[in-house]
Amino acid sequence: MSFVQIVVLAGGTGGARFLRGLRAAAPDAAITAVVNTGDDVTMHGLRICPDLDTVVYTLGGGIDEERGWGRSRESWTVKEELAAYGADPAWFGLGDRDLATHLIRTRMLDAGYPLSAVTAALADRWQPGVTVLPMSDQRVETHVVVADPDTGRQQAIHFQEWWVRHRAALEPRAFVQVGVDDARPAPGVTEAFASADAVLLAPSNPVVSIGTILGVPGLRAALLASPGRIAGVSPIVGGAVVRGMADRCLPALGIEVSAEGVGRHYGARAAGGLLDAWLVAEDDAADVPGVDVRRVPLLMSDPGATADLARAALSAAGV
Ligand code: FO1
Repeated sequence: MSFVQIVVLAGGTGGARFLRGLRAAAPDAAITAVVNTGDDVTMHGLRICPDLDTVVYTLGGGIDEERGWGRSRESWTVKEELAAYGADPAWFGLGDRDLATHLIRTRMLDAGYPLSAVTAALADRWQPGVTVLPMSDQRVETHVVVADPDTGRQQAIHFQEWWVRHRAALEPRAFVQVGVDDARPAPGVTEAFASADAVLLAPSNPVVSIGTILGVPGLRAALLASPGRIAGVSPIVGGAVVRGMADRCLPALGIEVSAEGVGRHYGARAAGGLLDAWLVAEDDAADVPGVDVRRVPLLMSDPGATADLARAALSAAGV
């Protein structure tokens, strides 16, 4: 395929790995990643964008493969020094190499550059081979409504506190995207959808990643106006997540933790939903009315398997 234009909605680790496989499967394609920024957080005065960094590090060869986030060959000297000062929060790990990214991002944001320009500047070093766009240049932060473990009172905590400090152990009552009402799709996002030959939903968290992206006002409409077919990849295999905390998020929205449940949640494009096609694992059934459901190997166990998955997604999207 030559100069096929593909747009991918992606979150963190799973989305980044899928993008790496897609780049391998479609080396001549123009790939644009629209990445979730709802996980973004300010820590120790620095702006941290976990999903953007995971995508850029993964595609640029700088990711720590085992953790799935942060830099390879990392050291934690600054983190230790911060802890020695008793500087909160100690529960969020900032690696020394990773800090350079946050220092540059924070300096550029403070100088007035929009997040999309900052992301492009950071990506220039890494040469990811795809265009990496934040879903929005405006700040959108996912907060999780939980019952306070001591008082039982409901409170909202930042997603990172819920996920990293509490390991998603606190029952999520709701997910709130703070600031989303004032957000708009980042420059290039609606244009990418308008010229897309295919749009893919990466196997990312349907609630806090794909859901957050789609919640940006105007973005879902631009996606649905795309001339390309929309194909999604289930992040749930055999009723369980492969990685991450989607199984902790889905019940809060009343979504069954299954490929079928997520597929129905996304819905058939012909019926006002998102999907033309839905990829599920070979042993999973998924009756999603109005959607072309295909059973394929879903595990991104190695680069070859991931490229095969990406090819299956492109095929399902008709490119
Ligand atoms: N995840 C953790 O489980 N523990 C951490 O200390 C941690 C630090 C961290 C720092 C920078 C960054 O970009 C990501 C980091 N993550 C950490 C992962 C992060 O919580 C997730 O990548 C996403 O927000 C969810 O996909």
